[in-house]
Amino acid sequence: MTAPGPEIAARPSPFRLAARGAAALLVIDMQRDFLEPGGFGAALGNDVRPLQRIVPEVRRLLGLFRAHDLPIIHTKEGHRPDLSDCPASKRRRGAPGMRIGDPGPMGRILVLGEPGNDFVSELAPEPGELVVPKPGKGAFYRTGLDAKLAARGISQLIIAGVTTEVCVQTTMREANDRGYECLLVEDATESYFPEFKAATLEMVRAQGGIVGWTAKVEEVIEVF
Ligand code: C5J
Repeated sequence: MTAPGPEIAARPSPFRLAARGAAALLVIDMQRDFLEPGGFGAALGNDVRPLQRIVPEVRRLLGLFRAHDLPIIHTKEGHRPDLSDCPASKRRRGAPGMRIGDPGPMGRILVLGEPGNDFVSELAPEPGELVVPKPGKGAFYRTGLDAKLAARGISQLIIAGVTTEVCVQTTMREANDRGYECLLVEDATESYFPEFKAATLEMVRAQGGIVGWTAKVEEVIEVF
């Protein structure tokens, strides 16, 4: 059996890395649709600029995992062009003409394959990294992600991405219920609402880490 790895100085307690390769970096939805003007996030009335601030931090994590040849997964929220995987209740969000599937400056909003649905260029996946398109907020909903992680022997997730209280938190809760140990990287996740980000960080690590752990990028980097 391979020996467990070192401990990240996380909150509410140290996070011990399992055997080499068992911890994957899971980057949630770092897409133009959420980070750039003209995408889904902006169509819902959000100022997208705060999300752009974490791009360098997510890049540092990608660089770390790539340098050590460790598993990386990128999720991408989007719908099929015929919207058959988009519930009517979701499609009704936002102003008419600026809803999922409507044309925007970066192509059809939140539709797979459109320019706006792609990853921001700085964080584009590299060959060998797993890309998981997802129709919902949680990365485990209708994606087969659980089986893909199991096939790779992954039991821990180091999580980054957007938005903290929507797709990131939903995914973290789904993962926690499925037995994965999850660490959310505080300065590599962001929300359109600073108070929602702060509350999410508090609630995941409350009660002895009821949903998981949190740590800063630097604290993750220093144990590798
Ligand atoms: C949202 C996401 N906020 N990736 N998606 O609709 O958090």
